[in-house]
Amino acid sequence: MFEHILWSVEGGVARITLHRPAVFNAMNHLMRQEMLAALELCRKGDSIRAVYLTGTGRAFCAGQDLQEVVDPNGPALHDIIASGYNPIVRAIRHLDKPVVCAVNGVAAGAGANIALACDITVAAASASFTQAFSKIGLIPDSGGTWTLPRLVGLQRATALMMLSDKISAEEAAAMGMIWKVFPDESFPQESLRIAETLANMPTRALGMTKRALNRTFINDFNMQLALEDELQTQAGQTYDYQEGVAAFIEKRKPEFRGE
Ligand code: T3D
Repeated sequence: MFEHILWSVEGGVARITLHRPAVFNAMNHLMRQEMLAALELCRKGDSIRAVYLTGTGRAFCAGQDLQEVVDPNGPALHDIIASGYNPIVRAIRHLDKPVVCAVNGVAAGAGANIALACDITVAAASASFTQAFSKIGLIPDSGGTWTLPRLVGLQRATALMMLSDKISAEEAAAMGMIWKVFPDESFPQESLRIAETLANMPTRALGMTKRALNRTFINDFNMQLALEDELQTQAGQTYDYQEGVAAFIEKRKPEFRGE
């Protein structure tokens, strides 16, 4: 179905695996377009209730394929951003379903910032992160200048972006850049379990939670209270809300349908 990504859906979880291991899953035009197509399938698929994004081999993603940018017939920088990375991170942030990013190895450049755009980002103990852009004379993109300061604060984001130091998964977790680190051996199972758990939760409420969080550093307090009111009213009309309350009262496990 796709050439540069692996795609499957099981138990309500769509798995997107970046798959160009020989170049550390660096992204070229085709991979960017395939990733967008996969995210669109996630948006449209009613049976998909969570997304799991990871990479094949030793890397999660080394960012932009630098062979593509030296190719005289390759896309212009503006096109790479405007029709590739920007739509990808927009699709992740605007997807009304949780996206778990499982950083299995090094995440560099756009690869790092796509990982940080996801809702819950976890990493294998041997994984690492580097902004990388400053080492080749570029500025951070893929929403990194928006996301990273919000995750770790301005001072750390500035140092990470200007120096492009490679930091370990443990360091990333310690500064709040990612949620958790798992040992390499159990990483695939433990990271996937997060997506599986989310896929059995009240999907519409999770999507609305994401919508509220998308506004949290933009809205003032009263605007956020009004947004919570609006979204809670919608959440209160879902099947899963009725089921959650009924299950609590009846002292049984809820069976959420994502409706
Ligand atoms: O036009 C634009 O550029 C706009 C878009 C910008 C978005 C961006 O993402 S810009 C940032 C681009 N990415 C980078 O600058 C990172 C470049 N890669 C690295 O710094 C290092 O490779 C890593 C830190 C990711 C990993 O280092 P290491 O030592 O573990 O591995 P390695 O030996 O450097 O790389 C392994 C292979 O992957 C190697 O191929 P080879 O020699 O075994 O045949 C290497 O060339 C290839 N590779 C790694 N990154 C890229 C890549 N090939 C193409 N593009 C890459 N980005």
